[in-house]
Amino acid sequence: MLGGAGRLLLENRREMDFDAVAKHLKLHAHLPRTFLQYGTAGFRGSAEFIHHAMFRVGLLAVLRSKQTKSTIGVMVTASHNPEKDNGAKLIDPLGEMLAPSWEEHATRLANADDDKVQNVLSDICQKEAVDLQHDAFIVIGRDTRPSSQKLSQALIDGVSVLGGQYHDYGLVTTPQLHYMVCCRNTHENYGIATLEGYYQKLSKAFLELTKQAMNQSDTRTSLKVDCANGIGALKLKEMEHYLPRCLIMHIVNDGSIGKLNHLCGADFVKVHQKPPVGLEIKSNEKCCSYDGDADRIVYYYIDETGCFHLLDGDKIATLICSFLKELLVKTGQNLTMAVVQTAYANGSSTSYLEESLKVPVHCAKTGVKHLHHKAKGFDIGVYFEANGHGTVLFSKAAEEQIRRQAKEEKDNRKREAAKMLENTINLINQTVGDAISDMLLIEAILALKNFTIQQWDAMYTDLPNRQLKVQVADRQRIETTDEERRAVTPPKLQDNIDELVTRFKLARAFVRPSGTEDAVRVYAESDTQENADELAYKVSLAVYHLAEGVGAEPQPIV
Ligand code: NG1
Ligand code: ZN
Repeated sequence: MLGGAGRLLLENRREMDFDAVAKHLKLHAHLPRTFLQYGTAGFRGSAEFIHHAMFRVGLLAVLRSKQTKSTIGVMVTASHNPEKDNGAKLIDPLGEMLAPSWEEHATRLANADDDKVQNVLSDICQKEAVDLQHDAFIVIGRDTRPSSQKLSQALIDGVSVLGGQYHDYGLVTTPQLHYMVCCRNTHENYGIATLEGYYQKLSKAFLELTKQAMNQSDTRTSLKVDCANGIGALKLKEMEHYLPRCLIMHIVNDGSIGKLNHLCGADFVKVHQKPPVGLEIKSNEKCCSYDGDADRIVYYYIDETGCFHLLDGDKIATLICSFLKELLVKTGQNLTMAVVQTAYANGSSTSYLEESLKVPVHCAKTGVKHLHHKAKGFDIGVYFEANGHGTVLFSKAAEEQIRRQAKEEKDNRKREAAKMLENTINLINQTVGDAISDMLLIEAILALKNFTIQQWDAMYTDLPNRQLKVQVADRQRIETTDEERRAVTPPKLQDNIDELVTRFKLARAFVRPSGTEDAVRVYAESDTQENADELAYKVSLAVYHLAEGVGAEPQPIV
Protein backbone atom coordinates (compact mmCIF):
# COMPACT_ATOMS: atom_id res chain seq x y z
CA MET A 1 0.00 0.00 0.00
CA LEU A 2 1.38 3.41 -0.91
CA GLY A 3 1.40 6.21 1.72
CA GLY A 4 0.02 9.72 0.99
CA ALA A 5 3.33 11.10 -0.27
CA GLY A 6 4.06 8.06 -2.46
CA ARG A 7 0.59 8.15 -3.96
CA LEU A 8 0.93 11.88 -4.68
CA LEU A 9 4.23 11.21 -6.42
CA LEU A 10 2.71 8.55 -8.65
CA GLU A 11 -0.31 10.65 -9.50
CA ASN A 12 1.93 13.64 -10.18
CA ARG A 13 4.01 11.57 -12.63
CA ARG A 14 0.85 10.78 -14.51
CA GLU A 15 -0.27 14.43 -14.45
CA MET A 16 2.98 16.06 -15.57
CA ASP A 17 3.52 15.74 -19.30
CA PHE A 18 7.30 15.33 -19.20
CA ASP A 19 7.57 14.92 -22.96
CA ALA A 20 5.85 18.23 -23.59
CA VAL A 21 8.04 19.95 -20.97
CA ALA A 22 11.17 18.49 -22.61
CA LYS A 23 10.06 19.63 -26.07
CA HIS A 24 9.38 23.16 -24.92
CA LEU A 25 12.60 23.33 -22.92
CA LYS A 26 14.44 23.01 -26.22
CA LEU A 27 12.59 26.07 -27.51
CA HIS A 28 13.65 28.05 -24.44
CA ALA A 29 17.14 26.65 -24.07
CA HIS A 30 19.29 27.57 -21.12
CA LEU A 31 22.35 29.59 -22.10
CA PRO A 32 24.63 28.83 -19.18
CA ARG A 33 26.14 32.32 -19.01
CA THR A 34 25.45 33.63 -15.59
CA PHE A 35 23.98 32.31 -12.40
CA LEU A 36 20.53 33.79 -11.79
CA GLN A 37 19.50 34.42 -8.21
CA TYR A 38 15.88 34.98 -7.24
CA GLY A 39 16.60 37.94 -4.97
CA THR A 40 14.78 40.82 -3.30
CA ALA A 41 13.44 41.90 -6.65
CA GLY A 42 12.88 38.50 -8.30
CA PHE A 43 15.06 37.60 -11.29
CA ARG A 44 16.96 40.41 -12.95
CA GLY A 45 19.42 40.31 -15.79
CA SER A 46 20.24 41.29 -19.31
CA ALA A 47 17.08 40.58 -21.34
CA GLU A 48 19.00 38.42 -23.85
CA PHE A 49 20.02 35.90 -21.20
CA ILE A 50 16.87 35.36 -19.20
CA HIS A 51 14.56 33.87 -21.81
CA HIS A 52 14.92 30.34 -20.41
CA ALA A 53 14.31 31.65 -16.87
CA MET A 54 10.99 33.17 -17.97
CA PHE A 55 9.77 29.86 -19.33
CA ARG A 56 10.75 28.21 -16.07
CA VAL A 57 9.07 30.91 -13.98
CA GLY A 58 5.91 29.96 -15.87
CA LEU A 59 6.39 26.33 -14.80
CA LEU A 60 7.04 27.35 -11.22
CA ALA A 61 4.04 29.67 -11.07
CA VAL A 62 1.81 26.73 -12.01
CA LEU A 63 3.23 24.62 -9.18
CA ARG A 64 2.81 27.47 -6.69
CA SER A 65 -0.76 28.04 -7.84
CA LYS A 66 -1.60 24.35 -7.49
CA GLN A 67 -0.01 24.20 -4.07
CA THR A 68 -1.76 27.30 -2.70
CA LYS A 69 -4.96 26.54 -4.64
CA SER A 70 -4.94 30.24 -5.53
CA THR A 71 -4.22 32.62 -8.36
CA ILE A 72 -0.54 33.53 -8.63
CA GLY A 73 0.86 36.57 -10.45
CA VAL A 74 3.96 37.03 -12.58
CA MET A 75 5.17 40.51 -13.50
CA VAL A 76 7.72 40.96 -16.27
CA THR A 77 9.84 43.95 -15.32
CA ALA A 78 13.27 45.06 -14.17
CA SER A 79 11.88 48.09 -12.33
CA HIS A 80 14.44 50.93 -12.18
CA ASN A 81 17.17 48.99 -14.00
CA PRO A 82 18.28 50.00 -17.51
CA GLU A 83 16.05 49.35 -20.49
CA LYS A 84 18.21 46.50 -21.82
CA ASP A 85 17.59 44.50 -18.63
CA ASN A 86 14.50 42.61 -17.70
CA GLY A 87 13.23 40.24 -15.06
CA ALA A 88 10.30 38.55 -13.39
CA LYS A 89 8.64 38.75 -10.01
CA LEU A 90 6.20 36.15 -8.72
CA ILE A 91 3.27 37.38 -6.67
CA ASP A 92 1.79 35.24 -3.91
CA PRO A 93 -1.95 34.82 -3.20
CA LEU A 94 -2.56 37.93 -1.13
CA GLY A 95 -0.60 40.08 -3.52
CA GLU A 96 2.56 39.68 -1.46
CA MET A 97 6.09 38.79 -2.49
CA LEU A 98 6.92 35.12 -3.07
CA ALA A 99 7.49 33.00 0.08
CA PRO A 100 11.23 32.49 0.86
CA SER A 101 11.29 28.68 0.39
CA TRP A 102 9.89 29.17 -3.11
CA GLU A 103 12.58 31.76 -3.87
CA GLU A 104 15.05 28.92 -3.45
CA HIS A 105 13.04 26.67 -5.77
CA ALA A 106 12.95 29.49 -8.32
CA THR A 107 16.74 29.85 -8.20
CA ARG A 108 17.30 26.09 -8.58
CA LEU A 109 14.86 25.81 -11.44
CA ALA A 110 16.25 28.79 -13.34
CA ASN A 111 19.82 27.50 -13.16
CA ALA A 112 19.21 23.79 -13.76
CA ASP A 113 20.61 22.26 -16.94
CA ASP A 114 17.87 21.46 -19.43
CA ASP A 115 18.06 17.73 -18.70
CA LYS A 116 17.72 18.32 -14.95
CA VAL A 117 14.59 20.48 -15.07
CA GLN A 118 12.19 17.56 -14.74
CA ASN A 119 14.00 16.31 -11.64
CA VAL A 120 13.86 19.75 -10.08
CA LEU A 121 10.14 20.03 -10.84
CA SER A 122 9.44 16.60 -9.29
CA ASP A 123 11.54 17.51 -6.30
CA ILE A 124 9.65 20.75 -5.70
CA CYS A 125 6.33 18.91 -6.00
CA GLN A 126 7.46 16.40 -3.43
CA LYS A 127 8.94 18.89 -0.97
CA GLU A 128 5.97 21.23 -1.15
CA ALA A 129 3.32 18.51 -1.42
CA VAL A 130 2.03 19.95 -4.69
CA ASP A 131 -0.92 18.05 -6.02
CA LEU A 132 -0.75 18.39 -9.78
CA GLN A 133 -4.37 17.40 -10.15
CA HIS A 134 -5.40 20.80 -8.84
CA ASP A 135 -6.14 23.59 -11.29
CA ALA A 136 -3.70 26.44 -11.71
CA PHE A 137 -4.46 30.05 -12.61
CA ILE A 138 -1.82 32.66 -13.34
CA VAL A 139 -2.21 36.36 -14.03
CA ILE A 140 0.49 38.04 -16.05
CA GLY A 141 1.57 41.64 -16.53
CA ARG A 142 4.46 43.43 -18.15
CA ASP A 143 6.16 46.82 -18.26
CA THR A 144 7.00 48.84 -21.39
CA ARG A 145 10.49 47.42 -22.07
CA PRO A 146 10.99 46.37 -25.70
CA SER A 147 11.85 42.84 -24.51
CA SER A 148 8.85 42.42 -22.21
CA GLN A 149 6.34 41.09 -24.72
CA LYS A 150 8.58 38.28 -25.97
CA LEU A 151 9.57 37.33 -22.45
CA SER A 152 5.99 37.23 -21.28
CA GLN A 153 5.28 34.90 -24.22
CA ALA A 154 7.97 32.52 -22.92
CA LEU A 155 6.33 32.73 -19.53
CA ILE A 156 2.91 31.90 -20.98
CA ASP A 157 4.47 28.92 -22.74
CA GLY A 158 5.72 27.65 -19.38
CA VAL A 159 2.30 28.10 -17.80
CA SER A 160 0.51 26.36 -20.67
CA VAL A 161 2.82 23.38 -20.95
CA LEU A 162 1.96 22.40 -17.38
CA GLY A 163 -1.75 22.83 -18.10
CA GLY A 164 -2.14 26.14 -16.23
CA GLN A 165 -4.84 28.64 -17.20
CA TYR A 166 -3.90 32.29 -17.39
CA HIS A 167 -5.09 35.83 -17.91
CA ASP A 168 -2.68 38.24 -19.53
CA TYR A 169 -3.31 41.82 -18.30
CA GLY A 170 -0.69 43.07 -20.76
CA LEU A 171 0.75 46.46 -19.88
CA VAL A 172 0.20 47.20 -16.18
CA THR A 173 2.24 48.64 -13.33
CA THR A 174 3.72 46.13 -10.88
CA PRO A 175 1.38 47.24 -8.06
CA GLN A 176 -1.63 46.97 -10.37
CA LEU A 177 -0.82 43.30 -10.93
CA HIS A 178 -0.39 42.76 -7.16
CA TYR A 179 -3.82 44.33 -6.75
CA MET A 180 -5.36 41.96 -9.36
CA VAL A 181 -3.93 38.89 -7.59
CA CYS A 182 -5.34 40.03 -4.25
CA CYS A 183 -8.76 40.82 -5.77
CA ARG A 184 -8.99 37.40 -7.40
CA ASN A 185 -8.04 35.55 -4.23
CA THR A 186 -10.45 37.45 -1.99
CA HIS A 187 -13.51 36.93 -4.20
CA GLU A 188 -13.17 40.57 -5.18
CA ASN A 189 -13.60 41.66 -1.57
CA TYR A 190 -10.46 43.74 -1.99
CA GLY A 191 -11.65 45.27 -5.25
CA ILE A 192 -12.74 44.39 -8.80
CA ALA A 193 -9.96 42.58 -10.66
CA THR A 194 -9.84 44.91 -13.66
CA LEU A 195 -7.98 48.12 -14.43
CA GLU A 196 -11.31 49.91 -14.35
CA GLY A 197 -11.89 48.41 -10.88
CA TYR A 198 -8.49 49.68 -9.72
CA TYR A 199 -9.08 53.21 -11.04
CA GLN A 200 -12.57 53.36 -9.60
CA LYS A 201 -11.57 52.09 -6.18
CA LEU A 202 -8.69 54.53 -5.78
CA SER A 203 -10.37 57.55 -7.32
CA LYS A 204 -13.56 57.09 -5.28
CA ALA A 205 -11.50 56.86 -2.08
CA PHE A 206 -9.49 59.93 -3.10
CA LEU A 207 -12.62 61.96 -3.86
CA GLU A 208 -14.33 60.97 -0.61
CA LEU A 209 -11.22 61.64 1.44
CA THR A 210 -10.53 65.05 -0.02
CA LYS A 211 -14.17 66.17 -0.32
CA GLN A 212 -13.75 68.54 2.56
CA ALA A 213 -10.58 70.18 1.22
CA MET A 214 -11.23 70.06 -2.51
CA ASN A 215 -14.78 71.44 -2.30
CA GLN A 216 -13.46 74.89 -1.70
CA SER A 217 -13.45 76.21 -5.24
CA ASP A 218 -10.10 77.91 -4.91
CA THR A 219 -8.32 74.69 -3.90
CA ARG A 220 -6.18 73.61 -6.76
CA THR A 221 -3.04 71.70 -6.50
CA SER A 222 -0.59 71.18 -9.25
CA LEU A 223 2.07 68.51 -9.52
CA LYS A 224 4.67 67.56 -12.09
CA VAL A 225 5.03 63.80 -12.42
CA ASP A 226 8.16 62.26 -13.95
CA CYS A 227 7.16 58.74 -15.02
CA ALA A 228 10.70 57.52 -15.87
CA ASN A 229 9.51 56.90 -19.45
CA GLY A 230 7.79 53.82 -18.12
CA ILE A 231 4.47 52.12 -17.61
CA GLY A 232 3.43 54.63 -14.91
CA ALA A 233 2.83 57.27 -17.59
CA LEU A 234 0.38 55.12 -19.54
CA LYS A 235 -1.54 54.13 -16.47
CA LEU A 236 -1.61 57.58 -14.89
CA LYS A 237 -2.98 58.98 -18.15
CA GLU A 238 -5.72 56.34 -18.06
CA MET A 239 -6.50 57.23 -14.48
CA GLU A 240 -6.49 61.00 -14.95
CA HIS A 241 -10.10 60.94 -16.22
CA TYR A 242 -11.29 59.50 -12.93
CA LEU A 243 -9.65 62.18 -10.79
CA PRO A 244 -11.01 65.63 -9.87
CA ARG A 245 -9.92 68.56 -12.04
CA CYS A 246 -8.51 70.43 -9.07
CA LEU A 247 -5.63 67.96 -9.03
CA ILE A 248 -3.62 69.26 -11.95
CA MET A 249 -0.96 66.81 -13.10
CA HIS A 250 1.70 67.49 -15.69
CA ILE A 251 3.03 64.15 -16.81
CA VAL A 252 6.58 64.26 -18.15
CA ASN A 253 8.95 61.53 -19.30
CA ASP A 254 5.97 59.61 -20.61
CA GLY A 255 8.00 57.39 -22.92
CA SER A 256 7.12 59.24 -26.11
CA ILE A 257 10.73 60.29 -26.69
CA GLY A 258 13.05 59.40 -23.80
CA LYS A 259 14.51 56.08 -22.81
CA LEU A 260 13.22 54.11 -19.83
CA ASN A 261 14.92 55.07 -16.53
CA HIS A 262 17.58 57.00 -18.42
CA LEU A 263 18.53 60.16 -16.47
CA CYS A 264 15.08 60.13 -14.91
CA GLY A 265 12.84 58.28 -12.50
CA ALA A 266 12.78 57.86 -8.72
CA ASP A 267 16.07 55.98 -8.49
CA PHE A 268 17.97 58.56 -10.54
CA VAL A 269 16.56 61.44 -8.50
CA LYS A 270 17.28 59.74 -5.17
CA VAL A 271 20.82 58.63 -6.03
CA HIS A 272 21.91 61.82 -7.82
CA GLN A 273 19.94 64.19 -5.60
CA LYS A 274 18.86 66.25 -8.58
CA PRO A 275 15.81 66.66 -10.83
CA PRO A 276 15.41 64.34 -13.82
CA VAL A 277 16.15 65.36 -17.38
CA GLY A 278 12.98 66.30 -19.25
CA LEU A 279 11.36 68.11 -16.33
CA GLU A 280 11.43 71.86 -16.29
CA ILE A 281 11.37 72.85 -12.66
CA LYS A 282 10.67 76.33 -11.33
CA SER A 283 11.40 77.33 -7.78
CA ASN A 284 9.01 75.90 -5.20
CA GLU A 285 7.15 73.75 -7.73
CA LYS A 286 5.95 70.41 -6.39
CA CYS A 287 7.37 67.48 -8.36
CA CYS A 288 7.54 63.72 -8.00
CA SER A 289 9.20 60.81 -9.79
CA TYR A 290 8.04 57.20 -10.24
CA ASP A 291 10.40 54.35 -11.06
CA GLY A 292 10.16 52.22 -14.22
CA ASP A 293 7.37 49.93 -12.99
CA ALA A 294 5.66 52.54 -10.76
CA ASP A 295 6.10 50.89 -7.39
CA ARG A 296 8.29 53.67 -5.96
CA ILE A 297 7.85 57.40 -5.61
CA VAL A 298 9.88 60.35 -4.32
CA TYR A 299 8.90 64.04 -4.14
CA TYR A 300 11.16 67.09 -4.54
CA TYR A 301 11.36 70.82 -5.21
CA ILE A 302 13.95 73.53 -5.73
CA ASP A 303 13.87 76.52 -3.38
CA GLU A 304 14.43 80.21 -4.23
CA THR A 305 18.18 79.81 -3.81
CA GLY A 306 18.28 76.95 -6.32
CA CYS A 307 18.84 74.35 -3.61
CA PHE A 308 17.36 70.91 -4.35
CA HIS A 309 15.17 69.31 -1.65
CA LEU A 310 14.33 65.61 -1.79
CA LEU A 311 11.32 64.24 0.09
CA ASP A 312 12.06 60.53 0.07
CA GLY A 313 10.46 57.45 1.61
CA ASP A 314 11.31 58.64 5.12
CA LYS A 315 9.52 61.96 4.62
CA ILE A 316 6.57 60.13 3.05
CA ALA A 317 6.33 57.71 6.00
CA THR A 318 6.44 60.63 8.45
CA LEU A 319 3.72 62.58 6.66
CA ILE A 320 1.43 59.55 6.47
CA CYS A 321 2.12 58.68 10.08
CA SER A 322 1.32 62.12 11.42
CA PHE A 323 -1.94 62.10 9.44
CA LEU A 324 -2.97 58.66 10.67
CA LYS A 325 -2.05 59.52 14.23
CA GLU A 326 -4.26 62.64 14.20
CA LEU A 327 -7.17 60.66 12.81
CA LEU A 328 -6.73 57.86 15.34
CA VAL A 329 -6.80 60.35 18.19
CA LYS A 330 -10.02 61.84 16.80
CA THR A 331 -11.70 58.43 16.53
CA GLY A 332 -10.70 57.54 20.07
CA GLN A 333 -9.64 54.11 18.80
CA ASN A 334 -6.91 52.35 20.68
CA LEU A 335 -4.98 50.81 17.81
CA THR A 336 -1.23 50.11 17.77
CA MET A 337 0.71 51.89 15.08
CA ALA A 338 4.38 51.48 14.20
CA VAL A 339 6.75 52.47 11.44
CA VAL A 340 9.17 50.03 9.86
CA GLN A 341 12.30 51.45 8.25
CA THR A 342 15.64 50.06 7.08
CA ALA A 343 19.13 51.07 8.18
CA TYR A 344 19.10 53.57 5.28
CA ALA A 345 16.41 55.69 6.96
CA ASN A 346 17.74 59.10 7.83
CA GLY A 347 18.50 59.40 11.55
CA SER A 348 16.44 62.59 11.75
CA SER A 349 13.34 60.80 10.51
CA THR A 350 13.71 58.10 13.16
CA SER A 351 14.14 60.70 15.93
CA TYR A 352 11.18 62.72 14.67
CA LEU A 353 8.91 59.69 14.57
CA GLU A 354 9.95 58.47 18.00
CA GLU A 355 10.34 61.74 19.84
CA SER A 356 7.85 64.13 18.25
CA LEU A 357 5.17 61.82 16.91
CA LYS A 358 5.70 59.23 19.68
CA VAL A 359 5.35 56.39 17.20
CA PRO A 360 7.57 53.31 17.73
CA VAL A 361 10.04 52.63 14.94
CA HIS A 362 11.37 49.20 13.96
CA CYS A 363 14.24 48.37 11.68
CA ALA A 364 14.15 45.60 9.05
CA LYS A 365 16.68 44.32 6.55
CA THR A 366 16.79 46.01 3.15
CA GLY A 367 14.17 44.65 0.74
CA VAL A 368 10.46 45.36 0.97
CA LYS A 369 9.53 41.79 1.81
CA HIS A 370 11.32 42.19 5.16
CA LEU A 371 9.58 45.48 5.89
CA HIS A 372 6.21 44.14 4.80
CA HIS A 373 6.59 41.13 7.06
CA LYS A 374 7.45 43.25 10.12
CA ALA A 375 4.71 45.79 9.43
CA LYS A 376 2.14 42.99 9.59
CA GLY A 377 2.77 42.68 13.33
CA PHE A 378 0.78 45.85 14.19
CA ASP A 379 -2.80 47.08 13.89
CA ILE A 380 -1.39 49.72 11.55
CA GLY A 381 2.09 49.20 10.11
CA VAL A 382 3.59 51.99 8.00
CA TYR A 383 6.67 50.90 6.07
CA PHE A 384 8.87 52.74 3.61
CA GLU A 385 12.36 52.25 2.25
CA ALA A 386 14.23 55.53 1.97
CA ASN A 387 14.19 55.06 -1.81
CA GLY A 388 10.42 55.55 -1.86
CA HIS A 389 9.02 52.02 -1.87
CA GLY A 390 6.40 51.51 0.78
CA THR A 391 2.81 51.33 1.90
CA VAL A 392 0.59 51.02 4.97
CA LEU A 393 -0.86 47.75 6.26
CA PHE A 394 -4.00 47.51 8.38
CA SER A 395 -4.69 44.30 10.28
CA LYS A 396 -7.99 42.62 9.50
CA ALA A 397 -9.26 43.38 13.00
CA ALA A 398 -8.24 47.05 12.78
CA GLU A 399 -9.87 47.41 9.39
CA GLU A 400 -13.13 45.89 10.64
CA GLN A 401 -13.10 48.08 13.74
CA ILE A 402 -12.61 51.23 11.64
CA ARG A 403 -15.27 50.28 9.08
CA ARG A 404 -17.73 49.48 11.87
CA GLN A 405 -17.12 52.81 13.58
CA ALA A 406 -17.53 54.67 10.29
CA LYS A 407 -21.01 53.15 10.02
CA GLU A 408 -22.26 52.91 13.57
CA GLU A 409 -20.57 55.62 15.65
CA LYS A 410 -23.06 58.08 17.17
CA ASP A 411 -20.57 60.87 17.90
CA ASN A 412 -20.35 62.92 14.69
CA ARG A 413 -16.72 63.97 15.10
CA LYS A 414 -15.56 60.45 15.78
CA ARG A 415 -17.64 59.00 12.94
CA GLU A 416 -16.26 61.53 10.46
CA ALA A 417 -12.69 60.68 11.50
CA ALA A 418 -13.45 56.96 11.16
CA LYS A 419 -14.86 57.60 7.68
CA MET A 420 -11.68 59.39 6.73
CA LEU A 421 -9.66 56.47 8.00
CA GLU A 422 -11.87 54.10 6.02
CA ASN A 423 -11.28 56.09 2.83
CA THR A 424 -7.57 56.14 3.58
CA ILE A 425 -7.63 52.34 3.78
CA ASN A 426 -9.44 52.20 0.43
CA LEU A 427 -6.94 54.55 -1.18
CA ILE A 428 -3.91 52.55 -0.09
CA ASN A 429 -2.65 49.57 -2.06
CA GLN A 430 -1.92 47.32 0.87
CA THR A 431 -0.40 44.58 -1.26
CA VAL A 432 2.79 46.47 -2.14
CA GLY A 433 4.27 49.97 -2.58
CA ASP A 434 2.35 51.73 -5.35
CA ALA A 435 3.52 55.06 -6.81
CA ILE A 436 0.03 56.05 -8.02
CA SER A 437 -1.72 55.15 -4.77
CA ASP A 438 1.04 56.67 -2.61
CA MET A 439 0.94 59.86 -4.69
CA LEU A 440 -2.82 60.19 -4.27
CA LEU A 441 -2.56 59.62 -0.53
CA ILE A 442 0.18 62.24 -0.22
CA GLU A 443 -1.84 64.72 -2.32
CA ALA A 444 -4.92 64.07 -0.17
CA ILE A 445 -2.98 64.62 3.06
CA LEU A 446 -1.35 67.81 1.77
CA ALA A 447 -4.75 69.14 0.67
CA LEU A 448 -6.40 68.26 3.98
CA LYS A 449 -3.58 69.72 6.05
CA ASN A 450 -3.41 72.67 3.67
CA PHE A 451 0.32 72.02 3.43
CA THR A 452 2.71 73.12 0.71
CA ILE A 453 5.62 70.84 -0.14
CA GLN A 454 7.87 73.26 1.76
CA GLN A 455 5.75 72.94 4.89
CA TRP A 456 5.86 69.17 4.59
CA ASP A 457 9.63 69.31 4.16
CA ALA A 458 9.96 71.50 7.25
CA MET A 459 8.56 68.77 9.53
CA TYR A 460 12.19 67.79 10.22
CA THR A 461 15.57 68.37 8.60
CA ASP A 462 17.45 65.41 7.14
CA LEU A 463 20.96 64.74 8.37
CA PRO A 464 23.46 65.09 5.52
CA ASN A 465 24.34 61.63 4.24
CA ARG A 466 26.34 59.81 1.59
CA GLN A 467 26.02 56.41 -0.07
CA LEU A 468 29.00 54.79 -1.79
CA LYS A 469 29.81 51.47 -3.43
CA VAL A 470 33.00 49.42 -3.08
CA GLN A 471 34.00 46.59 -5.41
CA VAL A 472 35.43 43.57 -3.56
CA ALA A 473 36.49 40.06 -4.62
CA ASP A 474 33.54 38.40 -2.88
CA ARG A 475 30.89 40.63 -1.35
CA GLN A 476 29.42 37.72 0.61
CA ARG A 477 32.49 37.87 2.84
CA ILE A 478 30.76 40.80 4.50
CA GLU A 479 28.32 39.24 6.90
CA THR A 480 26.03 41.48 8.91
CA THR A 481 23.79 41.34 11.95
CA ASP A 482 21.31 43.62 13.75
CA GLU A 483 19.23 44.19 10.59
CA GLU A 484 22.40 44.87 8.59
CA ARG A 485 23.56 47.67 10.87
CA ARG A 486 26.69 45.85 12.07
CA ALA A 487 29.28 43.83 10.17
CA VAL A 488 30.32 40.51 11.74
CA THR A 489 32.98 39.66 9.14
CA PRO A 490 35.66 40.34 8.00
CA PRO A 491 37.27 40.64 11.43
CA LYS A 492 38.10 44.18 12.61
CA LEU A 493 35.83 45.88 10.06
CA GLN A 494 33.12 46.78 12.57
CA ASP A 495 35.68 47.93 15.18
CA ASN A 496 37.14 50.14 12.50
CA ILE A 497 33.75 51.63 11.60
CA ASP A 498 32.90 52.16 15.29
CA GLU A 499 36.14 54.05 15.80
CA LEU A 500 35.61 56.22 12.70
CA VAL A 501 32.07 57.10 13.78
CA THR A 502 33.33 58.46 17.13
CA ARG A 503 35.36 61.07 15.23
CA PHE A 504 32.25 62.78 13.77
CA LYS A 505 29.23 64.54 15.23
CA LEU A 506 25.75 62.95 15.00
CA ALA A 507 27.40 60.23 13.00
CA ARG A 508 26.27 56.77 11.94
CA ALA A 509 27.69 54.42 9.32
CA PHE A 510 27.20 50.84 8.16
CA VAL A 511 28.15 48.55 5.28
CA ARG A 512 26.32 45.63 3.66
CA PRO A 513 26.59 43.53 0.53
CA SER A 514 24.07 44.65 -2.09
CA GLY A 515 21.39 42.11 -2.94
CA THR A 516 21.03 43.39 -6.50
CA GLU A 517 24.54 44.47 -7.56
CA ASP A 518 28.02 43.02 -7.24
CA ALA A 519 29.16 45.64 -4.71
CA VAL A 520 29.35 46.47 -1.03
CA ARG A 521 27.22 49.46 -0.12
CA VAL A 522 28.50 52.05 2.33
CA TYR A 523 26.21 54.49 4.14
CA ALA A 524 27.25 57.36 6.38
CA GLU A 525 25.52 60.36 7.91
CA SER A 526 26.80 63.21 10.03
CA ASP A 527 26.18 66.83 11.00
CA THR A 528 27.49 68.36 7.74
CA GLN A 529 27.75 67.13 4.15
CA GLU A 530 31.56 67.36 4.33
CA ASN A 531 31.61 65.17 7.42
CA ALA A 532 29.16 62.64 5.96
CA ASP A 533 31.33 62.50 2.80
CA GLU A 534 34.53 62.08 4.75
CA LEU A 535 33.10 59.38 6.99
CA ALA A 536 31.70 57.48 3.98
CA TYR A 537 35.06 57.73 2.24
CA LYS A 538 36.97 56.47 5.29
CA VAL A 539 34.56 53.58 5.80
CA SER A 540 34.86 52.61 2.13
CA LEU A 541 38.65 52.58 2.52
CA ALA A 542 38.28 50.23 5.49
CA VAL A 543 36.06 47.93 3.42
CA TYR A 544 38.52 48.05 0.54
CA HIS A 545 41.45 47.06 2.73
CA LEU A 546 39.77 44.54 5.01
CA ALA A 547 37.52 42.82 2.46
CA GLU A 548 39.86 42.40 -0.52
CA GLY A 549 38.84 45.39 -2.57
CA VAL A 550 39.32 45.14 -6.32
CA GLY A 551 40.18 47.90 -8.78
CA ALA A 552 41.36 51.33 -7.77
CA GLU A 553 41.37 52.41 -4.12
CA PRO A 554 38.37 54.61 -3.17
CA GLN A 555 39.09 58.31 -3.53
CA PRO A 556 37.99 61.22 -1.30
CA ILE A 557 34.74 62.87 -2.37
CA VAL A 558 35.34 66.31 -3.80
P1 NG1 B 1 20.39 46.44 -2.66
O1 NG1 B 1 21.07 46.35 -3.97
O2 NG1 B 1 20.31 45.12 -1.92
O3 NG1 B 1 20.92 47.55 -1.83
C1 NG1 B 1 18.37 47.85 -3.73
C2 NG1 B 1 17.82 48.92 -2.82
C3 NG1 B 1 16.71 48.32 -1.97
C4 NG1 B 1 15.63 47.64 -2.82
C5 NG1 B 1 16.28 46.71 -3.84
C6 NG1 B 1 15.29 46.13 -4.84
C7 NG1 B 1 19.03 50.74 -1.70
C8 NG1 B 1 20.14 51.11 -0.81
N1 NG1 B 1 18.86 49.43 -1.94
O4 NG1 B 1 18.85 46.79 -2.94
O5 NG1 B 1 16.16 49.31 -1.16
O6 NG1 B 1 14.80 48.57 -3.41
O7 NG1 B 1 17.33 47.35 -4.56
O8 NG1 B 1 15.07 46.93 -5.93
O9 NG1 B 1 18.29 51.61 -2.17
ZN1 ZN C 1 10.13 49.24 -9.08
